[in-house]
Amino acid sequence: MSGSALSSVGAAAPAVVLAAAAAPADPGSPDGTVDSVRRRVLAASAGAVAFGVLSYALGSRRATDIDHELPEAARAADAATLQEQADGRSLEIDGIPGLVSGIDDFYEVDINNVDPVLEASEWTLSVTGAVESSFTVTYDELVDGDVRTGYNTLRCVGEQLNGDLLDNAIWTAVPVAPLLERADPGGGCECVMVRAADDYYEQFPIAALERSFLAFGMNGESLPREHGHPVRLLVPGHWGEINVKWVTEIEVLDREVEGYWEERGWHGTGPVNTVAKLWTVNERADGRVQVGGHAYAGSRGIETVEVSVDGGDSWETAELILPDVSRERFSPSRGGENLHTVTSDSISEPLPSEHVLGERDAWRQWQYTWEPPAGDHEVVVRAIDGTGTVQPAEEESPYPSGSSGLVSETITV
Ligand SMILES: Nc1nc2c(c(=O)[nH]1)N[C@H]1C(S)=C(S)[C@@H](COP(=O)(O)O)O[C@H]1N2
Ligand SMILES: [Mo]
Repeated sequence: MSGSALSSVGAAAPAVVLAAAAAPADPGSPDGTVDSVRRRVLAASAGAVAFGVLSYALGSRRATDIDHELPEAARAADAATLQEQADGRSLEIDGIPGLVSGIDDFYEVDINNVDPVLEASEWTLSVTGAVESSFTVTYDELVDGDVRTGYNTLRCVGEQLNGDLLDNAIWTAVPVAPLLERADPGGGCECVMVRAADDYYEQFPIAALERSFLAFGMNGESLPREHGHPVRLLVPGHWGEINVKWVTEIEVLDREVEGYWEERGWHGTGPVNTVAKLWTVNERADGRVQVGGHAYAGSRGIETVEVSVDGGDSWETAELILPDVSRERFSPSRGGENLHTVTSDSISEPLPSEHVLGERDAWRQWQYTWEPPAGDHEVVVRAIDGTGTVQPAEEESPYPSGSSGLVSETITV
């Protein structure tokens, strides 16, 4: 399974954190590894309420009363096929996850120390509020729907620029759109409040919900307790906070009301910022140096990742690996170094359906290998999204709308 090098800190630390304005661990750690920051406290600027990052001690992560089998209707084999293909494509680079994060490595952010334990057999989802017809669906009814399997990446608005509250999984899910059609929403704000069993609530536009999914499987297993068992929302391309776990109610509103994090000053309901992470630096025996990481631009997709080894004066194209598996045209070559594997042509093609999971939404892996002369080298990395927009260099802290800037690291050879 991928990502093991990054998992050690979080997995061992039983820390439960909902911190207010602690000094953030700097994820751009000087030795070029991120092990030290995986699942550490995520803090924001002074005065802001920080997102809590919660880790369980190994062994207590799973509630024993949760059935890990996906329902028959979920075609668990699809997830296994995607996993196998992603594993085959992933660059195996020390210190970074593969294309699919392992369930135990997937970051976790919760408002409470203890996660709800919900039984699938007792769970229901209600669609209420300003609708023609309100109704409630059961788990069995939900999973009997139009089941999709695909990638979706989540990123927390509270994470540091080179932090690692960014992960990708294979989800088994049904689209939300048919439920909305059945409810026939009205209301004056074109917006919804989505509520959960842990008293969490987030408000955002119906337009985003129309392209969302209700997930009940993760990496071919029943959705784990810590990621929202039995059902969570996935809103592709949007900050993690509206991807509501343990979801129980979709209320169509008449007017906008602030959600949980917005009441605390955050602006995290919209699309994610573009980022290229510099998660590892590997000095090879032959004197060459490999840098690598992941890049994510939400629904805009990643077109290119560029690396500068001279502090931003000149830029080279990194090798880019896609998890997309249904696309022969991507066929990334793993033989060469630093190959540019996506063309702008392929990325701008329309999606086959608006209810596809993870065609371009998923993160990409990148790597760049070169032979530096002795001395100091400032490595800078930037992503270019599917619209051709270069990741902005202007620096912003995570609070309130997500970090911005370019990740850089000085390497001494
Ligand atoms: N019910 C509920 N849903 C929630 C949260 C929460 O605390 N409670 N945290 C949100 C935040 S801030 C993020 S970044 C994502 C993280 O999802 P994960 O823990 O599965 O990685 O879940 C979101 N959904
Ligand atoms: Mo988040």
